[in-house]
Amino acid sequence: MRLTRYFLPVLKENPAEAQIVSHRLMLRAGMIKQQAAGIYSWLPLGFKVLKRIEQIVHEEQQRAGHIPLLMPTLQPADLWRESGRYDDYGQEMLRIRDRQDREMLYGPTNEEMITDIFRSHVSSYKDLPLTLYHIQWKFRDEMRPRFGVMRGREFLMKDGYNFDIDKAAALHAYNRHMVSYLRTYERMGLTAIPMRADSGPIGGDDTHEFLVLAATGESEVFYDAAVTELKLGDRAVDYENRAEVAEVCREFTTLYARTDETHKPELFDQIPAERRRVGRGIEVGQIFYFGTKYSDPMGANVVTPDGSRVPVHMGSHGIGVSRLLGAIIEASHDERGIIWPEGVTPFHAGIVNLKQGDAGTDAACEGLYAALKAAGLDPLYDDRDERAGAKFATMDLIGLPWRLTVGPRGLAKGVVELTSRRSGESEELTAEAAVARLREIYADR
Ligand code: 5CA
Repeated sequence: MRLTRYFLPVLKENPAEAQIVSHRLMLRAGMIKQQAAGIYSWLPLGFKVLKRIEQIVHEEQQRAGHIPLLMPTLQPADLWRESGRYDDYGQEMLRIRDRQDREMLYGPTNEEMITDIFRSHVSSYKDLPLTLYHIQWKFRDEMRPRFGVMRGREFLMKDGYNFDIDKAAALHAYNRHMVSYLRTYERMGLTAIPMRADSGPIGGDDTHEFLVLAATGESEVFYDAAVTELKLGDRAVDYENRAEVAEVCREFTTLYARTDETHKPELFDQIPAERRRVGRGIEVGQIFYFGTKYSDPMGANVVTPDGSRVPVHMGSHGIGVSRLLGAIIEASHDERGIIWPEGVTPFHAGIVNLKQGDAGTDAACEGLYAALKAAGLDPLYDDRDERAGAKFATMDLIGLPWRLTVGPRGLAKGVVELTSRRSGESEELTAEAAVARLREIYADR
């Protein structure tokens, strides 16, 4: 993409309404525009990152054997009367009437609807296990929408639902989700710690939240510092193998890590003092096992091998897809702007032309731009007629992890400069070597 042809409405001034850095930087980098409290348009740069995050979520869910579908945002109220949640959900639910005066709602989550799909089409244990998920907009009329996409009213969520024959099988699904989430967050450059949590309006016995440590997080967290060292890395996990998946979960949930809702001071005090930490975290996902809470009242049963009918054991599992943009920026920025991890960056590299209009420099930039595209990379070429300082400031603000700087002085020596946004370190390379280096960096992303 050429910057002169793109739509990147960056702001020079700090927007007064933004209280935290991710909100400020998303507005300044022209990623989002507020349309009403907690409701945003996703401008091209923000939309691109959102799509990259969605893509990672899809890949990791499908790697775990979970199947994508798409349910609507609007739901009939009657479905929610079956589970008893229509009245329970309170003011967070946006209730709507259509022209026939039928009661509808904008879905805050989809347990009822997915249970309805299941009961309409599945009646035998032979069709289990089954996990269906979608990535869809949700609406919760939050009392205090704030911090930009972090606590929106309309927000994008991945929500997945497992259907299993018994509790043991459903707990395997729960564990599968935990492992797939760990991998998902790591691919986004995040350390998200599973913490024992409270089930709230979703209900159920077993639940973990995934928290990214950040001073601006809304939850207070208590943990053993050793938990932040755990990494899944690129180890292969066989999602079908119950014991293996359970072992990974054990590894990640044995050290003390809890939010204020479930914190137990007497357990916390058993951690060696030098490893005891109190901090704040951003909740980027939550998984629940709730047994037959929905399948029972809604009649989602299957016939078992001995011919009896039993309600299926279920769980639901959510990732805050739009919130993740805010969480990633909170975890990865400096005073000049965003620093995107390679896994989610909107463009792989920026090209800065130091002398726009100079025939040799323009031609070198065009060549580099074409070579990067031919290598399967997605560059952003700053071809504006601007000072070098302004171009650098824009690149730093929007946070592309790699910058290629092209000017007459380097070209006289046959080199361009490749700079890491994270370390600030630069090296001089031929254009070909720079393309090869970027190709290598992005080989597995
Ligand atoms: N049905 C279950 C799991 S599918 C559910 O709704 N879980 S949840 O309430 O925990 O939401 C899942 C994730 O969505 C949260 O962990 C959080 O990351 C994100 N989320 C929840 N509310 C908001 C909000 N108001 N703005 C942005 N993201 C949100």
